[in-house]
Amino acid sequence: MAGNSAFVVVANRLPVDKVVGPDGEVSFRRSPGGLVTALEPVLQQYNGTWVGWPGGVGDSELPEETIETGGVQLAPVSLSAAEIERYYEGFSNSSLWPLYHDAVETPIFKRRWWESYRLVNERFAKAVADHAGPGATVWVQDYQLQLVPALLRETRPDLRIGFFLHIPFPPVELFMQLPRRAELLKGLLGADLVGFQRPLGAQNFVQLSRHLLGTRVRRGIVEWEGRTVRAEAFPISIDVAEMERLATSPEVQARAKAIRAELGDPRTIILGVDRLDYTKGIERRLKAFRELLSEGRLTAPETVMVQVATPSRERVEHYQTLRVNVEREVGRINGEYGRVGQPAVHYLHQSYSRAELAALYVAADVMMVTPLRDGMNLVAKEYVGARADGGGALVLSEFAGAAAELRQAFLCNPHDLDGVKDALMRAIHVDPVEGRKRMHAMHSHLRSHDVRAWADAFLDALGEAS
Ligand code: GDG
Repeated sequence: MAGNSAFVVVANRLPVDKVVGPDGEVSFRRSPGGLVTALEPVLQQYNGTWVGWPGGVGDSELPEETIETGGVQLAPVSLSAAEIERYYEGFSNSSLWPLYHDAVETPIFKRRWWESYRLVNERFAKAVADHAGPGATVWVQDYQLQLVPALLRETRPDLRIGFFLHIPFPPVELFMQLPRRAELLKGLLGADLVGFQRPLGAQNFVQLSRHLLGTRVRRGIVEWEGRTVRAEAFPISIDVAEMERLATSPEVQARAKAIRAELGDPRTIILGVDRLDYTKGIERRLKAFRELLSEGRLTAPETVMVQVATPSRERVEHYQTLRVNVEREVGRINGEYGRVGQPAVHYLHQSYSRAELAALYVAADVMMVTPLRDGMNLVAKEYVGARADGGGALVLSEFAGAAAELRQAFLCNPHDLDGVKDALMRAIHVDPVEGRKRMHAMHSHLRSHDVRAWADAFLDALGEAS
């Protein structure tokens, strides 16, 4: 059955938050986010539908049908408790996520997780097929849905199918560890265009196709089952104008001042904002700070660190272990270097509003973004976006996709602790004129490379593909 949308986005999550009313009734509210902002105009123009899981368990917490908001239809897909455990926490976040991030944690493989992944991907593909009109364009998002392109092509060869991977695509020798590697790769090859954050991801994908399936490759284009599949890099970005507006608003400016005062008016505020994830290098960042304090190169309370570690994937074992380790390190630093009422590290395992994050960005003298591996890292871009004033300094891992664009950051290798410490010290002591030059250069790059430009580039390329 074909639907009537000319453009369909499918992602693991629907851009909605669940709202429980005073009588316990469940409703849904659109949640903001970069991807939504970027895709909204296209969705509206083409009577678009967004297919995804709204969160929650089973059908009982699902809206009954498609939700229509602002010219965009939201089509919910339900997940059972077992599927959340196997498809989402299991295969997606305990097998694929660590494997695709250089196996910085050991990937776990369980056969029943794969079965669930396949079944859930089939359900998403069917929901897309039900909503997509004849000849529609479909844009599949991320590693949770890698089988969807081929599943869709089987039933709906009329569709134009794009896929974008938000996380890194691993080198051949790592991908080869995956028990169901050929099926997964064939899933992706159902697309007309496969997009990556970095050119290296596209190269890894093309090499893998040749190695695993013996496909012919011509000028970076894979030939597969009588079709061609284009692989290319499209570095994602943020809504720069929105971040700039938020950061310069009087409320956020006032809140930034208040934060500084609440922290005891330190000379230097160092900030980290991450999902609490082992790829983000939070432990090493804390260790670098502790060593600098112990060597006397930094002192507390003149320097304070604020680490926001947003709760994430809390039922997955790797994340539980990480939380214990991070909190032990925070305790150790505060035990050794804090004073009554003046901790050296302010550790916040909580979620904040966009405005509060923007205020933290404005308040921070140095932002530390030190992932061991990261597809892009939007926090780095948000910090630069919030600092149109040219203030602040960014310490950035070479292993974040963003490092390819934000060249004026203080780049470091997060595996080299001494290098991280030196980069942090250089950022703290940068000459103000040079510091401003660096921030302005990065800001002006982002202005012309925002999330709209990203979506346009991908959709233009998809329009030309095949
Ligand atoms: C994946 C890839 C790629 C964080 N805490 C709060 C909050 N956030 C927001 C940040 C930022 C987003 O979450 C995190 O984005 P990142 O890019 O840093 O990281 P991942 O979540 O791992 O994202 C990554 C991205 O996909 C996009 O392609 O860049 O490489 O891993 O926007 O601001 N937002 C709010 N409260 C918080 O407490 N409101």
